[in-house]
Amino acid sequence: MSTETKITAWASKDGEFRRQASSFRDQISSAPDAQFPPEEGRYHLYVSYACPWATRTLIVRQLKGLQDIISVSVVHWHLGEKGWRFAEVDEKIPDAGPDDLTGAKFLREIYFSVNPEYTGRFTVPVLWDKKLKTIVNNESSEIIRMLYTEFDGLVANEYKNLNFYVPGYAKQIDEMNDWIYDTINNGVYKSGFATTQEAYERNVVRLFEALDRVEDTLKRSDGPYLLGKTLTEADIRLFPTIIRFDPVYVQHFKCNIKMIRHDYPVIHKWMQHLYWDIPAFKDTCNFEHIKKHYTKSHTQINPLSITPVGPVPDILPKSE
Ligand SMILES: N[C@@H](CCC(=O)N[C@@H](CS)C(=O)NCC(=O)O)C(=O)O
Repeated sequence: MSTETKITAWASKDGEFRRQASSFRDQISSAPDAQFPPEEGRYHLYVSYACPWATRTLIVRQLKGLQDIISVSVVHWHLGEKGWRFAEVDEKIPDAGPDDLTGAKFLREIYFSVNPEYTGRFTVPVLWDKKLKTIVNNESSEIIRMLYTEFDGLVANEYKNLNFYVPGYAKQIDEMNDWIYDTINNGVYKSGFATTQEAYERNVVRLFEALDRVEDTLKRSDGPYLLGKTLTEADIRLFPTIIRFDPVYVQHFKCNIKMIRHDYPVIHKWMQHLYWDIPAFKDTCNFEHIKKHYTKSHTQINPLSITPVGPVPDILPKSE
């Protein structure tokens, strides 16, 4: 039997899913002599609309008015044995297409072009430097922080000084990121990719305890955001998981103790406000890519790749 780990074997031998640390950790910086200075048209984001981590970077790119400064390629929603791939034009996949920058068929080619010995996972998002033809960074939590500040010399005035790692709230944001990452953002994956009953139950129970804590935090906040009247990184990092919750995680990852729309009225209202009232959240949310990706890529969970129709609609209008 081959000792090579299959790309789709998500859980470790003990049944627990552990996310790998990202490998490329350079910074775009407006400091003098920086290796990666901010420049219009120089950087590119490789993303999947399905991926909650990549979606953070798309939300921030739009919130910061960086659409004409940083370009984007969207991969096909299907993640296969060779990882993410780019859609061919004649496949007619809405909102995805070929990689016009490099002509790569698979995202792995981009990783290997930078490091032929690369042994990590071929994840999105990837922040690509067109000039030096290299990966600057593939860790979403770091990419979004660069976007808050480093392009302020290039963005329109209304977007300058919009820093979602809000000075004065840094400690609270870090604290919240910490438990929300572990129990919710990654918690849904730890529930869904678990291969033992024990690992699943341990993680799904922690996930719902954490959602109860978010509900309580929002109830106590003077709102409409997690930390009060100001939209912060904590909201941006939580949203992509919550918007996927009812349509995908409830059934596909067996996160079905409760649903957002029926059981968490305050989180539900927070999510609806972000989605319906702030275009950066709605414009970067693509339910077709989201639903098809999870249900048709993870064949160990859903061997026939049938995508459930419900819940209908994917998100309720604000009146409900
Ligand atoms: N730490 C990374 C995680 C990114 C990540 O895990 N992306 C997933 C998609 S949701 C991916 O590309 N997975 C492909 C693979 O593991 O083969 C980040 O936040 O940027």
